[in-house]
Amino acid sequence: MVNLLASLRSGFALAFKNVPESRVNAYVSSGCSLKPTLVAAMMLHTKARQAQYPGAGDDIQRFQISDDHVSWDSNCAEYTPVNYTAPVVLKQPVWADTDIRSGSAQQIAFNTLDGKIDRRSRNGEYSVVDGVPQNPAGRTGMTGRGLLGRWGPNHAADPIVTRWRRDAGGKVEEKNGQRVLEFVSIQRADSGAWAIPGGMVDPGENVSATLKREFGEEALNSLESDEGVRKEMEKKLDGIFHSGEEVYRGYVDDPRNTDNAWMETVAVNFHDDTGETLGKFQLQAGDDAKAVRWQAIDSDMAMYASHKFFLQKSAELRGANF
Ligand code: RP5
Repeated sequence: MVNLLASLRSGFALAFKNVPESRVNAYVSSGCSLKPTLVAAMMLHTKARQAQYPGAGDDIQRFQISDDHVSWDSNCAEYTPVNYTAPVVLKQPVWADTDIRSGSAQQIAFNTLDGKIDRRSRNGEYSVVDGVPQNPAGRTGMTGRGLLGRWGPNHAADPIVTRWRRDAGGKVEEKNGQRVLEFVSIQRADSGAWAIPGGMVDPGENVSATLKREFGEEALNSLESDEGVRKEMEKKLDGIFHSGEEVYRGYVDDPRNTDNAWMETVAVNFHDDTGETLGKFQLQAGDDAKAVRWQAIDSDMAMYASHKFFLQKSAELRGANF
C-alpha cells in the first residue's frame, strides 16, 4: 500500500495541500462517510473551495466542505452546492459552451478531441455524471461553470521565464547556500494576485504557441506594440521559446473551478542562464496584466492558483533556493 501510494504520488505530481497518509484509511462519522481514497491523499484543492467566488456577488457563496469530504468517494448526503454560471459565460461568447443542462442542442464529446476543442484531461479520463463532467479533484461547493467557458477541462499554458538574481556587480545572489532564481511575474487585473503570465490555449492552438503568445501579450505588451517592434519581439521570442523544460501538467487549483468545469495547464520553464537574452527584455504589462516585474522565487511568496508549486518545481530543476 505504501509503495503504491508513493508511486501514485510521484506520478500524479500534485502538491496542493498534503493530507497525511493515515487520512487515506480514515473513516469519519459526521453525517458524511469517507471511503479510503488515493486521490484525496495526493491532491486537495483549497482555492477552488473558497466561499466567495471571484467576481460574483456576496449572495453567491460556495457550499463549505471539510477536507475529508472533498473526494467524490466520500458520501455526503448533505452536500448542496450552489449553482452558478457567470452572466458573461451565459451570453455565450466564442470561448464558451452552451448550457447543456437546459436542453441545448450542443453535442459535446467529453474525454475526446471534440473538433478543435480539446476536452481531454491531462489527469486521465474524468467521469460524466447526469450529462456533465465531474471535477477529478473532487467537490468545490459549486455546480455550473462559474467564470469558465468549457464544461470539463479548460486548458491553459504557463511560461515560467527565469534568470539568476544578480547584484549591481553582476554576481549571482545566494540564500540558504543556494542561488536565487527570479521569474517574470505579472499582476492579474481581475484579482490583483501575482501570477505566471499564462493564458488559455485557443481551439486548435499548440501549447508552445500559447506559451509564447501569452508571454508576449502579458509581459511585453505585444498587442499594443507597432508592427515593426512586434516582429522584432517575435523573432527574439522564437529563439528563446524553442527550448523550455516542462515542470508540470495537469489540474490547477484555480479559484474559478467548479464541480463541472476546471482549469488545467502545462507549465514550462524557459531559463536564461547568462541573463543576456530573456533577462534583457523590456518588460511592459499588457492585456489582462496590470503590472509586471522580475520576482525572486521563494517559499514564502503568495501566488495565484497553484503557481507557487510550479515555481518550486522550476527552482528544484535549476538547483535554486526555495
Ligand atoms: C490558471 O489560470 C492557469 O495556471 C493560467 O495561469 C491561468 C489562465 O487563465 P487566464 O489568465 O487566461 O484567466 O489556472
